[in-house]
Amino acid sequence: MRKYALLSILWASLVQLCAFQGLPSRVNMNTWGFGPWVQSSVGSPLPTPQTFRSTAEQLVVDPNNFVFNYAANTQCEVVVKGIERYRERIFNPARWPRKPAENNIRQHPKDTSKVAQQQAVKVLQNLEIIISGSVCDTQPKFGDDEQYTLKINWEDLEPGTSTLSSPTVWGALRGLDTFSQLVFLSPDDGRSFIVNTSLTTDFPRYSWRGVLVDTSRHFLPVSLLREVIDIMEQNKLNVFHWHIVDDNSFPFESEVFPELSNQGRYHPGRTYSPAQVIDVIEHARLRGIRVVPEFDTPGHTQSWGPGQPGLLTACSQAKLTSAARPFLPYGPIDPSKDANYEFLRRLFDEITRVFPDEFLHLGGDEVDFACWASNEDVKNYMDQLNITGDYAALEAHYIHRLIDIINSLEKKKKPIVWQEVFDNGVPLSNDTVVHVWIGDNWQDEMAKVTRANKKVILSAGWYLNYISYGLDWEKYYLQDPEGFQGTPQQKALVQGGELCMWGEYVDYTALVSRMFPRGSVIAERLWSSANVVDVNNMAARLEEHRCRLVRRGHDAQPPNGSGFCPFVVL
Ligand code: CP6
Repeated sequence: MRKYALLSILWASLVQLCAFQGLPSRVNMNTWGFGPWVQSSVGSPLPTPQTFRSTAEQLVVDPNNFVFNYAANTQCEVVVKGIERYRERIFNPARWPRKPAENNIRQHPKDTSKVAQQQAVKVLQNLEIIISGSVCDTQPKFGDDEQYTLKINWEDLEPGTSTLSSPTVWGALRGLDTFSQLVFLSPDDGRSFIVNTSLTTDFPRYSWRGVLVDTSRHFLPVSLLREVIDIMEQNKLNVFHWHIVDDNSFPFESEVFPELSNQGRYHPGRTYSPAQVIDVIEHARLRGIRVVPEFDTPGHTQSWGPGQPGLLTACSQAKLTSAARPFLPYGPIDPSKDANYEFLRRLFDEITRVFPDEFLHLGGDEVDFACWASNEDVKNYMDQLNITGDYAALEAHYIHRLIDIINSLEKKKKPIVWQEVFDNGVPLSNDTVVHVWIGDNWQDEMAKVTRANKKVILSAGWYLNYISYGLDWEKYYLQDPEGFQGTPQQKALVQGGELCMWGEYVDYTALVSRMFPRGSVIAERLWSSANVVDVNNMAARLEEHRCRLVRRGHDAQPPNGSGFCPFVVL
């Protein structure tokens, strides 16, 4: 008997050790579960705010009586609709079965139900939302002020009240998101919503916090794009980078060149109509998310070939030397033909009218030179330009002409280009953003680009399309976009980054789970202070964040190897 008693004491201490490992000390512990899994951390937001103080004091939030006070003279649409969304996300009656099924809750043997005892005492009655700026902003822009202050039952407030103040509607959305994460369903009774007394002052480290979605390799339905945007909002991500053309298919319906998608789509119906494109942009706008389209020329445009005869370089089979693509009939856009620049002018004139953002991604990556090298017209053109044999110079020439075209259009845009464009020496204005994507030595590339005084964003190292067995989010989390050799002036040119979901091996069946919650750690790297790097703390918050997304209806995958989501009835 004694042997067993000793064993059970040992076991109990091991359990304690595991369960309590890695929790931020200010967080009230969950009381379910004893397993070796990462204990999730309720009431501790992700991304981590710039400053966050909370006390042990807890208040109950009653869904039927809680009020969002937003009594501004002009009720900004962005805020009004944001309140509706977040009320649903917080209290979500359909998906939070507030009578937990027995097998979903495992009471801790030492549960003392402290929260239940406090219930009668303190109630949080409202959240008052205050926008200090004078006008209702309607269109999110690069560099918007997203700061906010969130006080819940904090010192100078009337007891039982809370305030969210921000200079802008965009900051108010970010603050609503934090508020929604601070309210949690009591692990003790599974019935009451609880919030701790707290003070949050917050703002993003970077203005550019993006997600690249590839709708060319596989078509993604608009409903999925909307869901990705919804989840982005819940991670404070704010740039939807829409990689819309590639070799494989062209789903964008151009009104000026309808044959591009008529001939370049996979199948009738696998396209985005003008109304659907507007719908995606509008869905993002209301969430403070910019849509930045990428029309990736000259190297990723095979799908335009059938709809625009003469556009692509005809490869001469006899002279093709590339072992990789020996029989390809066509290559990149033919840069030797003036007609092709006129085509680009008309197409981009349409694109710049459809997409309101001030930035436009021009691509410019991975140009295969073998086909250009096989074509007589291209060769003659290069002779004329005095760049015989220098294909990087030819690509630079093409992009230079494209940027001149963009600058001549009525709707002005700032270009974003993949790093090769910079590497090839294209003259770029200081407004241009260089997008670093090549994994080897991205640090050197960041140093080089910023030494040339160019703005830069990082995607190398953040390819969530890569999957492998085991825990991989730590490496995404610990990569810092300023982790390169450079002066403070150079570091100041880093605008942020984007996680990428290249679409070759993913479509609507798996995209959400592949992107989240792993993408959430990158969201924190881009929002939170650079010194927020505690992986144990992240593990606990990520576990909770994942379950929060699941409870809100999104199929986010488990990040930590084991565990379960409380209050989710299967
Ligand atoms: N598609 C396009 C891709 C990639 C790029 N451009 C890519 C390839 C390899 C890696 C990451 C991205 N799939 N159009 C490069 C920007 Cl590792």
